Order: sequence, then structure tokens, then C-alpha cells
Amino acid sequence: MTKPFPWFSPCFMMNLRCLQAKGGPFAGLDCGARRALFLLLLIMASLSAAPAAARTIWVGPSSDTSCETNNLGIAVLSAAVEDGDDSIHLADGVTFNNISLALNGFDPDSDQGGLTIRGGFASCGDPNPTAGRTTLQGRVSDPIIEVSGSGGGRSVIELVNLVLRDSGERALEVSEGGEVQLTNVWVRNNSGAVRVEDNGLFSMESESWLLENSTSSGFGAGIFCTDDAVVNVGGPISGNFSGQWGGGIFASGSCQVVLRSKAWIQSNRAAVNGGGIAAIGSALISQDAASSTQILLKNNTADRGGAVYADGPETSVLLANAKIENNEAERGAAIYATLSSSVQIYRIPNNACSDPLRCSTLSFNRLGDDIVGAVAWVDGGARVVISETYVEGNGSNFGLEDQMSLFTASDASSSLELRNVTIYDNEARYITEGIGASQIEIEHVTTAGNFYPTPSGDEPAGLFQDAFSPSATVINSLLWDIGASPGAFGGSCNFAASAAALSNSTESTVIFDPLFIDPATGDLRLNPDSDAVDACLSATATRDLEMQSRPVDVENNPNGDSGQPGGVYDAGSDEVVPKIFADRFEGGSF
Ligand SMILES: [Ca+2]
Ligand SMILES: [Ca+2]
Ligand SMILES: [Ca+2]
Ligand SMILES: [Ca+2]
Repeated sequence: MTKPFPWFSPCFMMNLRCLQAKGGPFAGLDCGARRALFLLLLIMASLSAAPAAARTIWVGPSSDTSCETNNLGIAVLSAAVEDGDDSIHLADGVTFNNISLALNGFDPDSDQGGLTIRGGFASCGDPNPTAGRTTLQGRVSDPIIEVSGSGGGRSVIELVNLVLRDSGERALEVSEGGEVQLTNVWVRNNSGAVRVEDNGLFSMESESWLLENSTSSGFGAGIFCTDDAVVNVGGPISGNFSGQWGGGIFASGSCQVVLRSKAWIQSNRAAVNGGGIAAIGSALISQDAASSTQILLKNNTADRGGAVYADGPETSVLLANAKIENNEAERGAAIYATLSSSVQIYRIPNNACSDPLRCSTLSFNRLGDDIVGAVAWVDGGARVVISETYVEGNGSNFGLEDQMSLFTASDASSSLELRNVTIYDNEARYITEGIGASQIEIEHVTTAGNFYPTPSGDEPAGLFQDAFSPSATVINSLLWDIGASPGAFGGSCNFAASAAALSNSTESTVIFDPLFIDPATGDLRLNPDSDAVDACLSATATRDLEMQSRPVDVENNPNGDSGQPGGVYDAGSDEVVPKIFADRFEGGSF
């Protein structure tokens, strides 16, 4: 099979134009020399008798006779004009400075074929890369690599064993038809790491990092995605700074971001909203169910939404088995959801979690000096659902614990749901707060050891505060050692140490001791003899904090004594499952 040489094919001419426009591989040559070089390459290619099969193009020092060229741009042009999915291998001994490549039209379904650029070879012809990552250094005013399809096709690029750094623009731009996968690639110290738009696809895998990128005026210092782009995050996004929204990730325009194993979004900062992630405009942030590690959203900071800021109807952030810890903001230290967006924090049954209590956590987040802030803030008709989650050690950096609430829902039709949640050892005046006609539902929640400081010592946190008579419902909960709640709430089958703490609730029971397994370490699961076991008659929850099925009838604990006659659901976040019934998520005990 032969094919006509693509002298005038649109994609070829586009490559030519791009290369000429950018000057990329020929930056040191004047225009006439560039044209002469192109012509020479074309003539050489057209003289070859048979079409070239997919092959490896070696780039390395001229002194090494195994190297084909010392110019990455020429290697890219060769891969473009030759048939098949070619690979460019980069060897030590060449400095790749001032790099700006347009990798367009590398469509595996076309003659041009896809392209792999693989760094880390000690010398040309080596069978394996043994030299770490090869650095491609950018320039002030161009991306290091741009990828797009041409003529409606794709451009499929795999980048391996590289460092992309020091561009004054985004290091990597993926647009329509572009599909880029990073494997063991660091993208660092650029003015923004990655931009994906127009249905582009970007994946980062296996030891790929986006780190220490910074953009003072741009959104999304790690990743900016929009216009139906798809982004797979399988590596850390760390230490990035945006002067706007989204220190780690800014997702908009129906972009889909899938968080996979090692999606560790940490130590990012946004000057405005969403230190870790800002999602707007129908973006979807979700989780790969096959993930083998927990997601981390850790040490991120912003003005609003230290870890996550979600904004807009159809915008959805789904975080399963996530550790949301040590984030900081003025409002919404961990989570800020607004304008009809939806945020869900929950567990899924995979093997990523070693600790049955702390698989999904919302812990050690710190509020700034905004006195009506909260660890999770919901307003503008947004909805936040937190389930199977452990909430611990949150507080304020400014000693404002006597004025803050852990969870606040504000404005009409904003809603907050807590289900199968353990809330332990937080510093806050109230667990929840409602402002305006917002809705708060608390089901199967266990609280203990929450407090706020006063001049005469610590006082217990109250369950609920309302500013303007919102509705709150509390059912099947074990609210140990809480203080009085000034807000009116209804509900049933709740347990507390004193009637005063639940004075506004209905059908609640005072118990002497809930028989927690180990309250000193925050293990607020129940012993089988607890009065809270087999206490409640009905629930919407079908599982407990440990993902064990509810309800389970403990044989020697009378049903509904205390509690609702005939009850088999346990109050609080734990359902006691005797070992004989224990499922695979249990790992022993209760
Ligand atoms: Ca090719
Ligand atoms: Ca039970
Ligand atoms: Ca029973
Ligand atoms: Ca249990």
C-alpha cells in the first residue's frame, strides 16, 4: 500500500503553518533557512520508496551517531509526515529550551498516526529509559505543547517521562479533538499548568504531578477545563496558586473531572473561591469507583470554599471516600455551595479505606475571621449532603469558636443533610445553623465532645441555631453531651444526656450512658447493650457509617427499649452488627 505524499493535505499544511508561526523547532533560523529545511525534509520523505512504518525517532546529541537529530521540532515534523503511530525518544545530552510545539492532527485513524514523546533515555538506542525525566523548558509567551485535531479528526498524544516547566503561558493546551495522556510527567512552575476545552480529553496517570504553577490573573492554576472537556486526575495537583478561582482545578462549561487513584489535591491556594476545586457552569466533579486510594483535598486555602467551591444549577461535586482535611477559608473552610449547585460527600464500598470510622472525613478545617462562616456553607438554593463521614477537630484560626457553626444553610430552599455522620471533638458554638427559609435534616448522627471556649472554661456545643425560623428535622440521632439549642426543631427517636439539650425536639430519650466503644479516641460506635441499639422504628438510611446494612436486630437487646416500641434501627451513626452477621466492610468487632 502506498499513499500520495501529503504535499497539500490540509493537516500537513496546518502543521507547517503552525511550526512556522511559532518558529518552535527552528527558533534559531531565519525564515528562508526554515523554508529550505522544510523543503529538504519533504524531498527526503518523498524520495523514500516505501511508506514508512511506525517507528522510533531518536533525538539526542549530534556526537551520538545513533541519534537521528538533535532538534525536537524536526522529529515532530518527521513523525507527522511519516505513516503510523510514531514515537519520539529523547536522550540525555541535549537541552530542550524555548520549546513550543503544535501537535495537531496526530490521529491514529489517519495515515499521520498518533504520537508518543518519551523522555528519560541515557543515550540514543537505549532499550529502556533509565535517566529519569527529560525537561522541556517553555518560553515567555507560548504554551510548551498545544494539541488539537484537524479537519474534525483527533490528535492523540502520549507524553512520558518529561518535565514541562517555566512557560509564561499554560504549559499544555488541549483543544478540539485533542487527547493527551501524561505518564510520569511533572508540569511545574508554569503560568498555569493545563487548559482543556472544546471536548478535549486530558488524563494524568502514574506519577504525574501538576505542581507549583501560578497564575495571578487566570482561573485554575493546575487545571482549567471548559466546553464539555473531560479530565481524568490520577496524580497529585499540589502547591498551585490562582489569583482568581480554583487553585488546583477550575471546571466550567459542562467539563467533567473524574478523580482517580492518587487524586491528591493539596496545598493549593485561590485568592477568591475554591482553593482546591472551583466548579461552575454545569461542571461535574466525580469519582472513579475503581480508585485504589482515598481522594485527598488537603491544606488548600481560599477566601470562600477552602477545599471546594460549587456554583450554579447543574453543577455537581461528588466526593466519595475523600479526606477533606486542614483546609482554610473565611467562609466555608472546607465546602462552599451556592446558586443551586449540589455537593455530596459520601462513602462507596471499595477497598481504599483502612479505617472503618475515618474513610470519608471532614476534619481539622479552619475558619478565618468571618464570624458567620462555617466549615461547610450552603446558600442560594444549593444542596449539600454529607453521609458516612467523620467530622473531627474543625475550628477557627481566630479564636471565634464561640460564634461559629460547623454547618450553615442560608437563604430560601438551601438544604443541608447529614446522614450517618459522626461529629467529634470540634470547636464550635453550634453543630448546625439555619438562616432564612433553609432546610436542615439530621438523621443517624452521633455527636460527642464538641465544645467552645468561654472565659470560665469550655462549654458544650449546641445542636442547632436558627436566625429566622427555618425548619430543621432531627431523627434517630445520638446527641451526647451537647448544650442547649436555641433553634426550634422537630423530629423523633433522639437520645441525649439531658432533656434540656433536646428541649425543642420531640420523642426524645435521656440515657445515662450510650456505651460508646472508645469515646477517648473518638470511636463512637456502640456496644451491643447500649440503650441506643434497637431503638428506632423507621429510617431512610439503609446502611451505617461503616457501610454495614441497617437495620440489624441484636438478639439480646429488647427492641424499642428505650426508644420506639418495636424499633430495630440503632440511634446515631453506627448500627451494631454482631460478628455472625458482619459483612466484608466490618473487619471484626461491632
Ligand atoms: Ca506518524
Ligand atoms: Ca439495630
Ligand atoms: Ca433486639
Ligand atoms: Ca456498625
